[in-house]
Amino acid sequence: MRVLIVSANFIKMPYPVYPLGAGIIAEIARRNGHEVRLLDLLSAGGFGGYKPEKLFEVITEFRPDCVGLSLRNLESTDSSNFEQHWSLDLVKRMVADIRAKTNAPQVIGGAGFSLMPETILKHTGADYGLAGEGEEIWPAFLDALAAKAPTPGLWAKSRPVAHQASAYDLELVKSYAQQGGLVGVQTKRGCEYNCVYCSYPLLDGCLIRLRPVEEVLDDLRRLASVVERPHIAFADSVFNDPAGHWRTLLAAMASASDLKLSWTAFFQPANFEKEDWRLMKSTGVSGLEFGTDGSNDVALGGLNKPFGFGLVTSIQNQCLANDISTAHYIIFGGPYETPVTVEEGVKNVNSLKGCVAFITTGLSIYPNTPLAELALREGLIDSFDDLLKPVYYFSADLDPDLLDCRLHKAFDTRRDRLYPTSEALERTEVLRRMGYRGIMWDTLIGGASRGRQRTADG
Ligand code: B12
Repeated sequence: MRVLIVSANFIKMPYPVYPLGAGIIAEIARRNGHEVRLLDLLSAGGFGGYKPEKLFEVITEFRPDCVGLSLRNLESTDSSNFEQHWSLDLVKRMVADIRAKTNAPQVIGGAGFSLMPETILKHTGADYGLAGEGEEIWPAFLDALAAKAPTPGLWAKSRPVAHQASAYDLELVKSYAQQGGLVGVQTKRGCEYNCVYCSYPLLDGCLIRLRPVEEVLDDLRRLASVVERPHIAFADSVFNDPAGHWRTLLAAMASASDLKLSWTAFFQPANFEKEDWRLMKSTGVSGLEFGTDGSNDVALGGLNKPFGFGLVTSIQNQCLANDISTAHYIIFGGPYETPVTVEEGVKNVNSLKGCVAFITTGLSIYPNTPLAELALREGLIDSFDDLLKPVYYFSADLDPDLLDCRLHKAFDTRRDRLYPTSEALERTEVLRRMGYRGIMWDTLIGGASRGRQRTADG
């Protein structure tokens, strides 16, 4: 069959993200004997908005027998700007645009889709939905389609796969790198934590599944063969897993003398050992991003985080002492927050030395999370179908407008405390267009990006 894979992600913050999932899905179809075309609508449209003519051109020329839509993001997860990034009406329009040009069945998948597959399938009008990881269910679906059209609708959610595929379209990698983006490399799947709002355990399961270190190194080498000293973002839910597999990978990277790259990843502010700082620096770390989330112990407890703010402060001090740039992502307004805890949180966040803080308010509610159950109990939503458009959870003890005023007052005068985050991210978009690459936020605290030369390919 001729299979067209369409990546439908237009979010460009914090930078345009290479379509890792869509690339894998395309490669799997290819390995299963199909003729495949990968259309990344963002890069095809010159990194602007949706241009249907790009879709029409490819459909007319390629005449697909099946169209797979990869839906990564639903929204921005930032209550201050989520509406502008909400994608489901656009995807609905795309499904209709495709149907106007071809009768080929349309199947939709991806992380965003998998968060509420039934509701999204109904809203967009695609023929089939495949929730979860694609490695096993996708080729099985294509076989079924080639044999005889299966009954339209949602296929059962796939179970976590034993072996995850890897695939990069190197031309596409180059075009994303030229936009200043960091290329994602996944080293494991699964998340062992149970943060109340988080969708990761639902998407990837609770058990850690490692990719063989050699496979990850091969990916890194492949990327380094087309982009000089690539900027890598390890795309794991939490990079520093408690069992310490991340150290094994970094040690292997340190021994691979041919590998020249810089990297960042999302970290839990916990589970560090004395030698970790040296290991990270020797492998080209550009900065650590901490999913700190809570600004005080009550908020951290309400989010079910397994650490307190004392540990956050102590780890931040160690990063500073070891000259490693850091950013903390902080959310105000979650369960159990009150005006009193907000005051404590403002003090705590402002007391962290030598780091950037990205600050947002309210928690995006995803179906089947403990937060969604709480929102049902508190009468904020009547059913999970209400979540088609993003709904944000705020503690009933807080007035979101007053919280907003308080946070502006607390952080407006500090360039390293970003509230709201969108303005700063738009500024980095301009810098990226000028040819700057990498994490960029470290320029706010005098990190390595400051004064960095524009790249030759920029
Ligand atoms: C790493 C990551 C990031 C990194 C990316 C680094 C990089 N350069 O790649 C950073 C921190 C930059 C980031 C940013 C954002 N992210 Co993010 N991110 C993730 C994370 C943890 C992993 C994504 C990943 O690469 N997975 C690996 C690939 C291989 O998996 P995959 O894309 O899911 O593809 C598989 C399946 O979905 C499926 N599949 C995919 N496409 C298709 C198509 C078909 C037809 C089929 C059948 C199957 C299928 O098969 C694939 C292989 O198994 C996920 C959460 C998670 N655990 O999935 C969130 C996630 C994807 N991000 C999310 C969001 C919202 C964002 C942001 C908008 C904001 C934010 N607050 O983080 C930005 C947007 C960036 C952009 N420009 O698009 C959401 C998206 C859903 C939603 N709520 O809207 C997720 C799901 C987390 C969440 N909050 O629920 N992100």
